Amino acid sequence: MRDIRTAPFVEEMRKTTVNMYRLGWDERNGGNISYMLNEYEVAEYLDLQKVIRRIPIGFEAKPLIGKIIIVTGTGKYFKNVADDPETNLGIIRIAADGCTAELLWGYKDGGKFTSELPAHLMSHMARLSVNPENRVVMHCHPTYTLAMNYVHELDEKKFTHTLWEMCTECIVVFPDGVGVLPWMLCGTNSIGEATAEKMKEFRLVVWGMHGIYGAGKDMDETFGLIETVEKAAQIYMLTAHLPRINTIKDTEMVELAEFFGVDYRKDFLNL
Ligand code: 2HA
Ligand code: ZN
Repeated sequence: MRDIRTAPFVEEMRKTTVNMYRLGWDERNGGNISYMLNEYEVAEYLDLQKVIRRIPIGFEAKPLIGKIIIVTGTGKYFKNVADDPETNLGIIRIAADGCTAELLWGYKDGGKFTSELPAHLMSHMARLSVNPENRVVMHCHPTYTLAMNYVHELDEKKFTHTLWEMCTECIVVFPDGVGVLPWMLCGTNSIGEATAEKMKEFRLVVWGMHGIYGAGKDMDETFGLIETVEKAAQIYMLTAHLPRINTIKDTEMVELAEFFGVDYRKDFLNL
């Protein structure tokens, strides 16, 4: 059995959490990541028969039975993941009842997965139903995106449109737009259900005045989606109070989308 601390998926979790922490997106225990792994990847490092603990997940995730997921721990700081992955991360498998997580590795101090597990697992289910390649769900509190939540209408068409206007690449990177939820109590099944409903349509969902969720086929795609929204929000926040002289026009966005061959939300433009 190989040393799990050297596994590429643990390495990816370490690098990504460090990166997000340094960008200021994950203060204190803010943010969480869940990354679905292939059984064969994990079997090189862990005895899959050996369950350390069984932890109830608080809802039924039948479509995910047997799936193995590496998830950040509740109350844990992204800042600390790289130095001590075994305490700050865990690898769980959804048990045959669909309601229990079997801990295969991690949460060494007796901890458990993020309080946002419902939003993560429900989002995985929603994304997998539209894209079987989806493996990553990421949540964080990016500064400018959050700032924008306080000064911009929380309407998904208007919010997406403003972001698309802020960087030429935006409509190409997230042509499906950004879903927006109003402020809701976090850590609950209800916010999980609302997020998952949006995730059937969008790979990005803003949690009003809280943060953002991203989903993608790998860590780079998911990180890149959030990073691009955050960049656009930064440009918006740097310019929103200044007279606007130039803008990317809707007709130019169509040009971009057509040139790069992306299927974009036409109803989010004003043509
Ligand atoms: O787990 O970000 O939404 C910390 C959070 C809650
Ligand atoms: Zn949060």
